[in-house]
Amino acid sequence: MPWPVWPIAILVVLSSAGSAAAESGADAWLRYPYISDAAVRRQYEFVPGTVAALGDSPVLQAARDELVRGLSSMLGRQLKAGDAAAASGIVIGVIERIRERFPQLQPPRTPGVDGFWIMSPAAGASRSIVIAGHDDRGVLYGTFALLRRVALHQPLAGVNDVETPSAPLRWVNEWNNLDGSIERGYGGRSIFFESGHVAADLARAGGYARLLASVGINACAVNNVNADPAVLTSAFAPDLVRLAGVFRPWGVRLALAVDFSSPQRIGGLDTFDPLDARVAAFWTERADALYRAVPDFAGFVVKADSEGRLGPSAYGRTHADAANVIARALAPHGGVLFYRGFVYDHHMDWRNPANDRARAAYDNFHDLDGRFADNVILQIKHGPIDFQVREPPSPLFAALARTNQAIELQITQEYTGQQRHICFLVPMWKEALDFDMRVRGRAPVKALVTGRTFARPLGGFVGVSNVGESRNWLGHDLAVANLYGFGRLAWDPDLSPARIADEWTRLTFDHDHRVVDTVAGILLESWPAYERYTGPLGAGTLTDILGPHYGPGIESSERNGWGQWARADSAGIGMDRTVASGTKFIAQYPPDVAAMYESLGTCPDELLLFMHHVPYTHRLKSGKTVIQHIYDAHYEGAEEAAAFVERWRKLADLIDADRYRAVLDKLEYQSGHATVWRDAVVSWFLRESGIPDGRGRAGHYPGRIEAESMDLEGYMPQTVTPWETASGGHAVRCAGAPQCAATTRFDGGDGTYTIAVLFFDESDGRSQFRVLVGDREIGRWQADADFPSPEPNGHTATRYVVRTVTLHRGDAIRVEGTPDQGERAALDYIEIWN
Ligand code: GCW
Repeated sequence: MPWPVWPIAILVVLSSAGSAAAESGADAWLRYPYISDAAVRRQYEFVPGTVAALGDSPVLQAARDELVRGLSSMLGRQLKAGDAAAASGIVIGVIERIRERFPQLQPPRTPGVDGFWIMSPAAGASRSIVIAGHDDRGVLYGTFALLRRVALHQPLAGVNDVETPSAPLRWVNEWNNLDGSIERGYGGRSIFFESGHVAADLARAGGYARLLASVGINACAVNNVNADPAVLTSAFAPDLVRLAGVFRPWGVRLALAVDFSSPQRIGGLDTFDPLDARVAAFWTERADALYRAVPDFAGFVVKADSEGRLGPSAYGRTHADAANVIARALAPHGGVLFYRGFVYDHHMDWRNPANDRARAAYDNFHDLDGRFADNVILQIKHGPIDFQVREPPSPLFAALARTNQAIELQITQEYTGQQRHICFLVPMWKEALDFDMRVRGRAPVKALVTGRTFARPLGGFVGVSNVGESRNWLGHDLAVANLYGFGRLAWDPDLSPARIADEWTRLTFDHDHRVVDTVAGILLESWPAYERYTGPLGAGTLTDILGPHYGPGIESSERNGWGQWARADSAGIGMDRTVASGTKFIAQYPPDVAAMYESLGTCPDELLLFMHHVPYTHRLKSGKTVIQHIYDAHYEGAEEAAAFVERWRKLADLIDADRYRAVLDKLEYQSGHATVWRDAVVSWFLRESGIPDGRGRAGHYPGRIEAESMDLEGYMPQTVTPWETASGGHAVRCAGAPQCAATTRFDGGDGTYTIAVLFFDESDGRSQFRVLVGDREIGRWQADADFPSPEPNGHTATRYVVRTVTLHRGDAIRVEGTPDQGERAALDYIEIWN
């Protein structure tokens, strides 16, 4: 068969597809690679060569262009925008227009709001493929669904599918500050704002809206919930118009987080009392002005009386008063108000055993059920504390029969490794969504938040996403699976984590079964692994609560007002939240659920320490004691993280070089940091409990040589705070010299070894390191990563690994450090193994 003659444009597309080519990750799961397998491609031969839109709205045009772009690229033939009246073609439009054009066609069901119907003839028949939306947005979602089908190599012929999303509100929140920084953002700076304004170049903001649309997200609140009142000033309106303009073709409505004290701060009033008529007038005037500028504006998000934000308590008013005054201003325009349930006292007295932050959401809101306006949605974090690695679902979900509610999930990995660790959160979210609250019969959280259990007009999902300028949006190529997974679950919370991981892997990387098995496998195992090496049995993440929420800091959660107490002491650990003897938090659940948590016999192991305080010798259902579980889990978790590296390495020839390398570097780092976590947690509990590890590992580190015990030239020992974040509590730092060295003599047998150097990569300089065996340099690197601390500690502890090093007994192993500015090339230890 002769070469088909393809236009140049197609050849360019084709040559950039395939695993060998460079990939930046910017296209995320929308890469549309050419389907090189002819057998797979053949099943799409019947797909017509034209795409016609019945209508010319920006959303329909975006849908048409996306179909042309995606199908041309995947099928290797150029499709064109076409004429709707032609005998065959792909025809897209809202369902009424489709009915007029094809009176003989009938959808099996009528799609609901944002839903669609895809009808594709059996292969061979030369008829049209139809994408009919309930509305324009539905057409766009149907478009992406069809493209996903093809990208997943699934059959298209004979498809006759109707889909309607689970809930009308599927939002993301971006905690972006107007200066371009992002609170809890780990993927670079803002793509929306710079220097107090909306960014001049909004190309990536538009690209992001396209990604959101492809998984059905229909609104984006672009600024931090710790909101700058400037967003509501009239000077800001032209900026918002531009931003809404790049979102609009993708059906993503612009939303804003607003500061509750705005009437006072920017409105010229001396009050922000929600019951003051002038305050109501302020909100009305601002909402009217906003809708004049942005007619499809989606609504507001409000964080009030929380973490220092002003709220209705300043005037003795309720959260319902606060929400309603703003909601009433939005209502005439069809806007909605998300009022956050994340309200708690962060100056709580830790000495009072009855105090409990977990109670806060329910205590603050359940009495207000039924008192919120119809366009108010209570936005409730999935757990009662704050995005910890393991929490039970918030009891507030079951306590609101007459209030709209939405579940808030955190895509940005604030407490789960900050996109330096892979931690695929879909399985965690799924557990929350599937959890049966047993109120009015069966009531999984997903039915409560979508308004199915207690019929409510609104409801849905909010994901705190915090994408940034990094090439792959989130800073870690694999973390992008969380963004994809959030959207897919919001669309259909019945999807399984395995299916989502499989889809995402195929779309993002490749269909090769080795790739799919490995990547999806790592994703699905990553949350349990992260939990094992960071946090025991529901006690929370043992991270530095008072700092960046990243590395270990076991005691930081105790004895302060933040209320994330694990109450760990020499005798035992856990928060007693029982009704019988504790904070009575458990009573906030419906009776069946409360009974299950209340009893030690039925409380699941993984939440034991969330619900109960027990001695370290308490036996779990697994038969292990709590302390032995803590030791074992941390060793297992670190081993799993190490295995991720080896599994990924096998994909070297199957994944494009850039993404392969970037992910490998991240996984290597994660494995090292998992070891740091393991050692910190294990050492702390060993010292505190005084109970040895039954398997003899805790406190014994074969092959490890502490830097402070090496021959030091210039390096000086230094205590590290908190002590558990450095091996032996000490590091060495190069204080007064331009270069320092630490040397040891190898005393093992001749052979091939791996050498790991544990150093501290602080934020206050870029030290250089070299490691030598005798005169032979075996590694050289710069400590230039971006970690959240200027000190040697658990946030900055980093491991450099050199594999396959030939060593002879008596060899000198030498690490040289050249400090830079405040970063003094600190070292913790070296470790040698084979
Ligand atoms: O998890 C905490 C974060 C804060 C955040 C807050 C919230 C935006 O540490 O950075 O503030 O939650 O959700 O409001």
